[in-house]
Amino acid sequence: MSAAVIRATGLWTPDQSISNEELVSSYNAYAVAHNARHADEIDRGETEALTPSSAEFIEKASGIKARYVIDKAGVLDIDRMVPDIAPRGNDQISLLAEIGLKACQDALARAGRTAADVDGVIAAASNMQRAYPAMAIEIQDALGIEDGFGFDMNVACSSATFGIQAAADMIAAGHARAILVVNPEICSAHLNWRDRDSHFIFGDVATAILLEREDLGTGGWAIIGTKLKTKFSNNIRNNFGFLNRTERTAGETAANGAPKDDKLFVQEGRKVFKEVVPMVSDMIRAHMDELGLSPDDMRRVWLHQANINMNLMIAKKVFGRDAGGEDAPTILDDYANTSSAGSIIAFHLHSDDLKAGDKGVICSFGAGYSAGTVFVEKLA
Ligand code: CO8
Repeated sequence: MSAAVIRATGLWTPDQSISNEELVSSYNAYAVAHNARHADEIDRGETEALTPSSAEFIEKASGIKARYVIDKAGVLDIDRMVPDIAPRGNDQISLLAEIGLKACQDALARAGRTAADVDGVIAAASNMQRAYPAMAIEIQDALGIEDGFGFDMNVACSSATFGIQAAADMIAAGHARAILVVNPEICSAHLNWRDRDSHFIFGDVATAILLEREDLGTGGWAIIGTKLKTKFSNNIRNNFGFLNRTERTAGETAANGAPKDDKLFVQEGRKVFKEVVPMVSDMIRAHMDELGLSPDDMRRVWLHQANINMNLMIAKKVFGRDAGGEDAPTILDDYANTSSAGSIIAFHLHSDDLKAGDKGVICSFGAGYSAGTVFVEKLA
């Protein structure tokens, strides 16, 4: 039995980005038009007028300044407010698989590996392209992995860490030499851009992690411990699913099959903040104790990227002192929340400066609730 290491990571970033100012200007134009259209109902008290969003609020409450998206024009068009993505035929690779493939190719190039060195692909993300065939099998096929396997898994924002543990265990058990864990996230398609409370939260991206049997090379990161945790909560939900089209609500004469706003992302942000900070801080500290690590042994935490203030509080608990900046790098300002990819982007962009023997933790948390810790040590 030989342990798995993280040999390299990969990142694909869309070329379009929306600043808070652009986003708020579009939302506020939509709100004015909406209020004018519903003026009579608002006057009669049947409907509430929409109030303006604010770029200052967004940055202060979350740390987000901008987000990358697949289609900026569709999101900002107040008559649409949904990315405009052309349908693809069955003979074409799907969009999620395509961006995941790019992140995988980046990870392989950085590790100096080719698809011939890889036996499996796990696509671990918040949203699947479809029920089947799996995105992972499309990526496997596009990479040209003839004799291998691929499957999709969804643990919302914690998909990457759950995928890393699954891949590391399979490699250690001898089921594969190397596995790509890939996190394609098109969060812009499952966000309600007409909802002032959440319209600023998410962005699009794809990340990949190449895990490999330790004895097959040098460099990268040893995995010194992984832990996964879930605890049921209704505070972050997305009820979109294949049974939606069968459901009739009172007064409807037929199920219409079209997803409604309540089948998009919804959350009780304040409750999530209050409940998840202690859950995750305690989990990291307990795992550190188990591994015999004290705060002084920790060089860096790469946390899930949902909220800068949450991350500062968790980092303070881990390090036992005020911590931020390079202790707990943030990518929220440019990328916003990219669900499962967030902690991996932080790791990818902010780990090259560490030296052999330096230790840190990649930590995810999100819907479910779900949380995962992957402690790593830089290899020579
Ligand atoms: N502009 C101006 N004011 C606003 C806006 C806005 N856009 N939105 C809300 N406000 C106002 C509210 O109306 C409220 O006003 P008042 O006090 O007068 O009632 C005030 O601001 C405060 O509102 P909130 O209490 O809602 O604001 P918070 O300070 O709690 O900040 C946050 C909101 C930023 C959402 C914060 O609660 C937060 O980040 N919480 C943590 C959330 C979190 O971590 N969620 C997990 C994310 S989900 C996830 O990671 C996985 C999901 C699955 C993947 C999804 C893929 C797409």
